[in-house]
Amino acid sequence: MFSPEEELIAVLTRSGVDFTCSLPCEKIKVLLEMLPDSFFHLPLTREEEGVGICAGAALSGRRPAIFVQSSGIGNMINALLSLTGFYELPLAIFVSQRGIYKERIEAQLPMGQRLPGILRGSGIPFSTVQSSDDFKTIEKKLREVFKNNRTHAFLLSPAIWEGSAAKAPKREAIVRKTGRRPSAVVESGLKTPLPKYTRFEILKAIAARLGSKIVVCNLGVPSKELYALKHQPSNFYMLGSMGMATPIALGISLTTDKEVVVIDGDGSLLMNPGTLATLAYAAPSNLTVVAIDNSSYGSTGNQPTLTGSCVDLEAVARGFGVHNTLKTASKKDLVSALREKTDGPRFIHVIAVSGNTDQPNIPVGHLEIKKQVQAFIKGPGSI
Ligand SMILES: Cc1ncc(C[n+]2csc(CCOP(=O)(O)OP(=O)(O)O)c2C)c(N)n1
Repeated sequence: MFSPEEELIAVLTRSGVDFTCSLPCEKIKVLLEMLPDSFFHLPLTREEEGVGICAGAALSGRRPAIFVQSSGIGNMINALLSLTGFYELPLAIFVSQRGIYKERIEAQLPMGQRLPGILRGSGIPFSTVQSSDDFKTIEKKLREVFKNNRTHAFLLSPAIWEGSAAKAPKREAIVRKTGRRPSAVVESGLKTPLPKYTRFEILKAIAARLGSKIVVCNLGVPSKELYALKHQPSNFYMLGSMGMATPIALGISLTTDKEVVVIDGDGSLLMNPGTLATLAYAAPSNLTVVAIDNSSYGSTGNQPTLTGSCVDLEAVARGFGVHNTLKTASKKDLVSALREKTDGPRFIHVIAVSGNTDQPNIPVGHLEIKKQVQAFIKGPGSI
């Protein structure tokens, strides 16, 4: 059976890797699901923290490996240079390199294609891995990484996994553990309802309510689903830059009188939660965050996020100083909240079922999306 995933895991095992962490890319989703069966594995909220966690593990003598998408390297460079490299700690970085092979997401091209130049400019050694035939070189390099305390990035082409017969091990479906909440959340008295609807069903319920508002929509499937349901020129569809939905919406809301709604996701909010503090401080009254919390990185294959086990996003928002909040799993409550006049900033935490609909790419180009949103912002009623 052709299983490059199993072959790579065998290489890592032989090299003594004993600590792994990851932030998902759709192209390596099967490999990521297999990792916890062979190694200690920690799911991350942001690639940068993974560099710190691996540095800590290396201080304890572990042999860490981190698995990320090429875009994630953009979140890691400072820590890679001023921590891992500076202290001469070992780290093997496995990068799912996008933008180089049968890429269907245009926003993956800038980081994916420039990655070798970025690594070269940063002085981070790397090898490109085109197929499982190249795994022998990985083993050789890994010996050097752990013997000489080096950082090395392995740029994994999506071509490696083509034709693989590997299957992800069966795992428990994502079930929101309502009983297991951190004490701070329990004390706050915020109750978590059980999820009833998927992101698509929630978007379908609110699409008509978004008319005449500026809508910033989270990257990946959420934007495709919103486009398929109801396109309007005032929709800013994010095509990349995970974690930036709420910051973009905050920037718009501070510079226009018009109403702004951001449709964000739990994975993306957890990547950049500090933005909720900035939002509370800046306090734009025309901003509503609709945080569709499906406890998963939906767009990359529904890998669980920490909102299904220990994080309550509404409590996070409140802790940062956003006081106008609501938690609901009901389409009706959400629609009526959106109907109310904004006394914002508001944070609506929508508890959702994990899952995606199959949607084509958005046919509007990125510069056209920008132009349409800019024209709407400048239009009647702007400041
Ligand atoms: C820096 C970075 N890391 C990883 C990715 C891959 N990625 C794209 S969408 C996504 C999941 C987003 O999850 P969430 O915000 O919860 O939205 P959902 O798809 O679940 O609605 C990930 C991990 C990326 N685009 N950028």
